[in-house]
Parts: sequence; C-alpha cells; structure tokens
Amino acid sequence: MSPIRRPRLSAAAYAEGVLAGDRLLLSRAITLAESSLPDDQALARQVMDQILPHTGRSIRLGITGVPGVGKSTFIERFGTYITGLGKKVAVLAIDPSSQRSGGSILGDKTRMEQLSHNPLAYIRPSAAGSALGGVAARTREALLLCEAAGFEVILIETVGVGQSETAVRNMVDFFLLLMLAGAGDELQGIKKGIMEMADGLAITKADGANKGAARQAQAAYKNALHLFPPTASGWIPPVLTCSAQEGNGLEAIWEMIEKYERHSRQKGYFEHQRRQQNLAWMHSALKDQLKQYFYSHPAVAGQRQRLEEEVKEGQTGALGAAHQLFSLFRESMRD
Ligand SMILES: Nc1nc2c(ncn2[C@@H]2O[C@H](COP(=O)(O)OP(=O)(O)OP(=O)(O)O)[C@@H](O)[C@H]2O)c(=O)[nH]1
Ligand SMILES: [Mg+2]
Repeated sequence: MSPIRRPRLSAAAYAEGVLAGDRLLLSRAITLAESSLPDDQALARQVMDQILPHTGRSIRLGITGVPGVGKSTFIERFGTYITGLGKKVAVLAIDPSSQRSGGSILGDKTRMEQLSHNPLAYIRPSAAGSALGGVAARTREALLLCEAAGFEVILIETVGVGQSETAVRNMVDFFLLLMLAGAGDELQGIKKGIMEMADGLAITKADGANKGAARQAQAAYKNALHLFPPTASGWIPPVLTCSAQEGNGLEAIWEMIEKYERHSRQKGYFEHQRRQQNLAWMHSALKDQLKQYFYSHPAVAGQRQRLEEEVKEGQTGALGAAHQLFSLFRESMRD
C-alpha cells in the first residue's frame, strides 16, 4: 500500500510540524525519510538536521523473539501500561525483508487495537524494504522523528528474522528478548548470539496451564545466563515472566528497564552506547551512499548485467567479475 503522494513541504514546515507534535506531519516526515527518490532524500536530510537538536530524550526499547512469541501482543499491553504512567509511547517495527512489505504490520496495527486509539500512543507501520539503503537506516530516522515529536518511550518490534535483531540492537538503549517456555528444552532453538545481545529476558504467555512451565524456563535461563560473560556495562540481564493476556509482569518489566537506565547512566554507559551507535550509523549511511553511487554509475551500470550473466554461466569467477566492475569504476573516476 503506497501512501498517496502529496506535494512536498519545505524542510522547515516538516520540522515545525514534527516539533509541535503534529501526528499527520510526523507521519509525512517519516514517509519522506523512507522515500528512495533523491530529491526526497535531500529534503529528508534537511529535516533531520533541523530536528536533531531536539532528539535523544527518550528511552529506546527493542523487542525481539521468535515469530509467535507474542511481541505484538506484548507491545499492545506494555505500551498501554506505559501510557497509564502518563508517558507518550511510539511503536515502530523493523522488517528487513522487502517481500513482506506491509501485510504483517497492517495486521499488527489492527492487533494493537487498544493502543492505536490511545491519544498518548503513536504506531507507525514498518517501512517496506527499499532496494538500496537498509530499512534499518529508515527506522533510525523514524525513531529520531518520534523523539522530536515528544514521544518519551520508543518501542521497536523486530519483524522477520536474521539481520533485524542486530539492526535493532544497534539503535536501542535496552534490548528485551521475549521467550517461550519450551517443553524441557528451553535452551534449544534460540541462538546464543541473540541471548548475548539482550539486556533482559521475559518468558511470555505465563498464564493458565503455562504458568509452571514459565517458571521452570525462568530458572533455566537464569542459570544459563550465569555462564555468559557480563555485559559491557556490568549489568546482569534479569529473567522475568509475563502474560500480555492477563496483564501480569508488565510493571516488573518496566521497573527492570528503569533500573537498567539508572545503572547504565551512572556507569556512563548509556551515553557511551548512544555515541557508538551514532558512529556506526554514520558508517552504515556512508556505505549505503557509496553502494548507491557505485551501482548507478554509468561505467558500472553498463557492464553489470553482462558480468552477472557471465558469473551465472560460470564463464567468469565471482571475484574476478567484482574486480572488473570495480576497475571500470576506478578508471572512470580518473578521467
Ligand atoms: N496465552 C497467551 N497467548 C498469548 C499471549 N500473548 C500473545 N499470545 C498469543 O500468541 C500468538 C502470537 O502473538 P503475536 O503477538 O502476534 O506474536 P508476535 O511475536 O508478534 O508474532 P510475529 O509478529 O508473527 O513474529 C497470538 O495468537 C496471541 O494471541 C499471552 O500473554 N498469553
Ligand atoms: Mg508481531
């Protein structure tokens, strides 16, 4: 579903609207940032420059876990809980797989029925993955725009699998891993790497007949986490249980996050991590731009298809073809 194209506004008009907390303009500014048109990108950069001094005053939370673990349901209830504390909440989703452009998150928007009607909440469907310039970069811009619009808690749901965990980990302050109580084999099926990225774990669906299993899983994960090296800030990730259905455990999760914020600010880690994330963002933006410049360069665009065919047919090696393309590019730069 592509949004209806409206005439572009000036950068100042977007920025003023966002800073005033105008949701329509916030949505339009995010759409602008997601656009792959060069003119839109240039305008979006100007908007970002103007809003940047007004960003950073939120707590950024990433929510991850296997499909079906209950991320969206959790966000609906947890987001509602946080608005109950009088805080403004924005929900974003990151979906790096361009094939799933919309379906899942539109479904989510209806699933987050309660939250989507909450005046303190804003839900932004995920960007349809554009070919160049990762969706992660777009989500980062959306996050900053939401901060500028005055949202105090940003929840980012990972959608799909693979790189999305790392991408979200690299833009949030606190990374929450949701887990299901398994049938005795709790530690199977989830990658150790993802557990190492988490600042906290919550066993979901701890309700009804599942309560006992959830408690067992909690104990098992606590033990397992002892075998992990401490995180960079010296924080030991707690393991909690919750039920989005019954609304249990949400308060304890929020307290854990607040405790983490106090801990990491006191250690100086909070700001350190944000600075590192900014630096990484700069380099990934640069990589995106280089890639885009490279592939759209006439010297490359003219030979790419031929070389791709040759590689597919086995006539040219992959490394050799890459080298040829790069040489063509370099030679044309010398002219
Ligand atoms: N019993 C119980 N069921 C739950 C709870 N939370 C979610 N569910 C159910 O679990 C299923 C999956 O929930 P979702 O919130 O869509 O899970 P998700 O992780 O967002 O899934 P994807 O977006 O597809 O990765 C739904 O049928 C929910 O109703 C809970 O606290 N208790
Ligand atoms: Mg979901």
